[in-house]
Amino acid sequence: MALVGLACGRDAKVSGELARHLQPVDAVYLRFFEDTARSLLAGYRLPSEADFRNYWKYYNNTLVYGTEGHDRRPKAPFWTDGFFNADDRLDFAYILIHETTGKKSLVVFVSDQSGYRPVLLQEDFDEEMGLATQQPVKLSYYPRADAHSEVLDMKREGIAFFMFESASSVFLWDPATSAFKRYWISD
Ligand SMILES: [Ca+2]
Repeated sequence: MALVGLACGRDAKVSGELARHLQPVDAVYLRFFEDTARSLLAGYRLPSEADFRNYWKYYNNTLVYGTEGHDRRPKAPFWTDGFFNADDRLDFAYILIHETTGKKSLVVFVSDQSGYRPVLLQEDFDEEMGLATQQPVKLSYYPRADAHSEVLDMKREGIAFFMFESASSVFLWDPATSAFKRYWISD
């Protein structure tokens, strides 16, 4: 299988296990991690088969594997891509596993003048969350838990981060602060 050929070095076994669960569209995420992301963030690895316990386990589950990236094609649920900050280079977001604690973290690798830099958006969670690319829409969100919803007119793509069949949020780039802001969205 072609995806296995992308794996190399000490992580060949892990990537090979993971590759069995993937589809051709997922190859770009493996390649970006191997070629770029890994060297920017020590101590984290891609999910492997042993990390698939609940939602991630169901390879043919269209609920889970129906999450879409920038090109709107279904891909695995623990990564996504898009034009998240205000430039014309694709950015990549991953749920990665901490090598010593086994906890999950959401990391986005955003393009900048020197290449890419990692931004940790949420650290140390256990749940098998989903990632997808949120196309620019008029986003209905809750500014506070006890507040009425408000509408944000998105100017670019965002990172949808959600529990399957449960709470959902979107991280959007804020040009004023050059950082991501989190919006809790309503159904
Ligand atoms: Ca970018």
